[in-house]
Amino acid sequence: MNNLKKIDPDIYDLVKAEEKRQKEVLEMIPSENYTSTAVLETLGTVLNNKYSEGYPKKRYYQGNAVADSVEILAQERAQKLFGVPYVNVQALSGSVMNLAVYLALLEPFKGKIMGLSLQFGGHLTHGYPASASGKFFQSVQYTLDENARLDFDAIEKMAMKERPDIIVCGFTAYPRIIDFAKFAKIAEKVGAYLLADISHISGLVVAGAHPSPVPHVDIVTTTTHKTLRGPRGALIMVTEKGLKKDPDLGKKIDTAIIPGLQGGPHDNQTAAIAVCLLEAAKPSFKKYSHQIVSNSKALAKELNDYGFDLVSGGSDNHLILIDLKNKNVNGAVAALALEVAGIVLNKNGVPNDPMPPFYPSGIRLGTPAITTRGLKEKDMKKVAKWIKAALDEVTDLPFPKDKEERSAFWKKFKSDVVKNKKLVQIGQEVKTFMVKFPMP
Ligand code: DSN
Repeated sequence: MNNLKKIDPDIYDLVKAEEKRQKEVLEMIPSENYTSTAVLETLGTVLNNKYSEGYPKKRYYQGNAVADSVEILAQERAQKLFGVPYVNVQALSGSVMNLAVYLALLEPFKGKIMGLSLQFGGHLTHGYPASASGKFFQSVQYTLDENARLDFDAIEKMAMKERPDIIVCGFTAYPRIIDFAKFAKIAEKVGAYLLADISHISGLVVAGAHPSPVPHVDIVTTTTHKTLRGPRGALIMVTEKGLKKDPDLGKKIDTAIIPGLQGGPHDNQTAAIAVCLLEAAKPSFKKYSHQIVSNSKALAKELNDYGFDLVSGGSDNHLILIDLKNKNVNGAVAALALEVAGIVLNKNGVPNDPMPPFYPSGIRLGTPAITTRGLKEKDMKKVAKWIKAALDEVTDLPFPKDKEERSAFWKKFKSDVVKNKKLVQIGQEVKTFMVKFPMP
């Protein structure tokens, strides 16, 4: 980055600082990963300079022969990897990707989405009232059963009553295997489209570490930067089943992306997606994905043994959700204390959370990024021990319910926690440990 260093030393220093941070911590936000150097290189190419509104062979601007080849390659690789006949690779992010599906299939303000409630592990774009998916479309939200599992009887009942046009399955904080076939039965019964948003698990799906939704659903969406380990971006895929239902489904989605929601795609991002799809087709990626799950299961066992209350009791995939109510510590407090200790994860709501989203009762963590760094099952013992030791520093720290008291408490906690000797010491241990694992 010699040019950057010379031209803008401020940004150069910030990039280097972030590189150092990523190298020295246990990066355990389950939606994050370390993409490969090849992907990073691709993002920094001259493809960034091009405008390519439209689709291959049908562009609005000249000079798109290379962009066409890039996009076709990305589409073909995704079709092959996921086993689908149609792919759109242009959505710039996960939110746009899901919005495009709704725009393609639903009449604004009339069409109805049925998705998992955010508080129970769904995503904002699955019909959350404050998001565009809940503002511009009707939405109803299902929840989980008392064991924090998908409750198919309740889902069917809601679907029969509400008659949604689209049922969304695929979640952001659900640690268990999703039974797509059961969702398909319900969707068929009520004549709804079935959308699987597999953003979190798409890497596991292509590696066979989680069942694929493709035989069961009409549309599959995924971001490309989570377990798939690519650049930020997204794929919208239509299955054989979806095309059989509506042969124009692909065209409708293309139109929803442009002119519906976007102008030109980011060709450098499309090319980087193509690179990540090539990488994800390799045997080494299969091994990597299975290791993510083995690590997550091993970590869940250790945390269980320490008496943490894992939502649903454990993990079948890449993520773990911990309900901290029994430790008498708020999720926001825990997440900040863990960050000081070099363990980076996120505060998260838990099913039936009595607390607001900014101060939720839980934390969410996962193994995709640390598995990329090379950590194995045996290392999870160490990771769990650090998590336990760090959380011991803030256990039984009652969190004020009153808004004003809470604000004062939070302000004081933020300034105190960085001085906590034990947390700082764990942070040093984590750093000494992590720098031995190479980062792309
Ligand atoms: N922000 C992503 C996640 O962490 O799950 C979803 O958009």
